[in-house]
Amino acid sequence: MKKIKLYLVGLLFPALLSLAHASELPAPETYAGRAEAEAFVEDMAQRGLDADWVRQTLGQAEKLETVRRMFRPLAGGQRKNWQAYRERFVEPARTGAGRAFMQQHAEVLTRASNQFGVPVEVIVGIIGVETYYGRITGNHRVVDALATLAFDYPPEAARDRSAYFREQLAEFFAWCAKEQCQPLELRGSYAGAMGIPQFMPGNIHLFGTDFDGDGRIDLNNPVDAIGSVARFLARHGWVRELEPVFPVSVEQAQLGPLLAPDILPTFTPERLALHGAQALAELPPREVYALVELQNGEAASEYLLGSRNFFVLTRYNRSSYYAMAVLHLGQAVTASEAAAAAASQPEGKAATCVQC
Ligand SMILES: [Ca+2]
Repeated sequence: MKKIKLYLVGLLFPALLSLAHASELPAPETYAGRAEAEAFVEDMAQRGLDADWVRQTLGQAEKLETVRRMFRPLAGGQRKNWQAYRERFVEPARTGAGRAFMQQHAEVLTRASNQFGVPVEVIVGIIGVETYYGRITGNHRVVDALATLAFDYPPEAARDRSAYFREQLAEFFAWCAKEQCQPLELRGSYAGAMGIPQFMPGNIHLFGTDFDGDGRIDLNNPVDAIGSVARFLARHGWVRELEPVFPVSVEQAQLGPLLAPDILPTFTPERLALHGAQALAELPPREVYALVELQNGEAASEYLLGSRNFFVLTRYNRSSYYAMAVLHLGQAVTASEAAAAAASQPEGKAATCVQC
């Protein structure tokens, strides 16, 4: 009996061992010793950074398949769905968080709006869509995300953006050297975007703003985040007092030429009318517009006219759906704040004010 047991153990032992191995995660693949990483280190040294520091840091950066997956193309043929996209962002919990954010930072939002000419609701919409008012700022190590996209960008993606991410990685190291921060400790999105406004490293020195005047740009500080978002939009050409979108009626048969330039504002109202698109509101003169299509899955698409300011919003994230979600969330937050303020007015106050 004992012999049989030993025999069984002998048979089972290799199987148990292999099971144990199967349950272990593979060792992370790092960029230590990779030729592309070494070339990058030399490049950074030429820009005046400490080569040993960059090499040692990059040697601990890990290649992340989860990040690569996000940049692979989706299965083709599926229509987008604006209503479903909208519901992800414009919902009571996020709107409520936006109201609290707006109340807490009312003075700063007004100051940023006055200084940069960007409406409060647009700033509030962006911060809400980007990070749920600072609640979700990303949990990837920035150096892992950027190194993965710089050196292992998925080849099946429609467009190779590895050069862009290599530059962002360089900007990240330069910024860390200047700010004396620990690059391995910083976390952000799967694309390497950081802080409440989710700035890519290259945008920090271009558009980051020390809006509370404490001598440093801190993107985890709501005051600096608010100023930085407004400055980003202003520097990308935001036009004071210009509505981002206008309603339009279209003739389906003539849409092709109008949709061809995508979100680039191209058409005067006269050119739009030639192709059967009529604005349903008065358009500011001497402006050009894009016809924007929002697909709704199998249901009919919606159309609107996007002004230069709509295009500016898409510089933050190159998607009409993103820009529309920003506008709708911002409007929902400001509308709920206005409704709450009106409800809290003592009865009869409105009549008194009219008499004033
Ligand atoms: Ca600051």
